[in-house]
Amino acid sequence: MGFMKNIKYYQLVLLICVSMLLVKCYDEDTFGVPIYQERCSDGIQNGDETGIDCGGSECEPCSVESEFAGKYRQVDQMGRPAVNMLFNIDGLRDSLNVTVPYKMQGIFQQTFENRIMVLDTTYTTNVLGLNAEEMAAIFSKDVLWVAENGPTSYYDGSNILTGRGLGEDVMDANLLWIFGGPDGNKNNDDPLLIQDGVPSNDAPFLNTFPYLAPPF
Ligand SMILES: [Ca+2]
Ligand SMILES: [Ca+2]
Repeated sequence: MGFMKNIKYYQLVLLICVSMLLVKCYDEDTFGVPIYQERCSDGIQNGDETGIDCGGSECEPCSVESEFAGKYRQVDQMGRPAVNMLFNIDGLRDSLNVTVPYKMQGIFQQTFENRIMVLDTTYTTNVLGLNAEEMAAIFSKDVLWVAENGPTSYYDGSNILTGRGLGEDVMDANLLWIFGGPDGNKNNDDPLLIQDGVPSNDAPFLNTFPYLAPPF
C-alpha cells in the first residue's frame, strides 16, 4: 500500500511539474512581445479590431473600400503634394486614395504620426512649431487649404499653407517640415534631407488655362 501511495505521490508531483513547465513555456513563447502584436496578425477579428487584424486601438487601420452610391467613384486623392507618399505607409496608400476627406483624419492620424517618427526618430517640432501629432492632424486631411485673403503660398517663410503657387518648391517645403527640426537646419548635412535638389520645373508654365507646364 505504501508503495502504491508513493507512486501516486510521485505521479502528482510529476503532473504539477509538467503543468508548471507548460505555463512557463507559454510565457516564453511570447518572447516579451506584447500580446496585441500577435493579435494584429493572428488571422481572426478579435480584441477591438474592426476587421481581421486591423483597426481598433492597437492594429493598423483597416483598408477602406471606395464609397460608391452614385455616378462617380473616388479613385484618387491629391490635395497637398506628396502627402500619400511621404506620410502614409505602403499598404494603406490605395485606401487613402478612396477615402473621402472628412473621414481621413480619423483613419490616418495615427499612421501619419507614426510615420513622421519613423522618418526622423528624433523629431520634436519643426520650423512651423508643430509636433508630430499636430503635423499629422494637418496632413492626414489631404486637402489643399486656400486663404480667402492674402498671398497664395504653400510656404514662403511667412505665409504658410495659404494655397499653392505653381512655381513653388513644395517638395522642399515638405522635406523641411519633416527633417529640418525646430530651426530648419537639422539634417542639413550628408545626406542632405531637407532639399531634393530639384529647385524648379524643367518646362515653363503656360500663361493660359490650364497653366500647367507640358509634361515633356
Ligand atoms: Ca486579430
Ligand atoms: Ca525641390
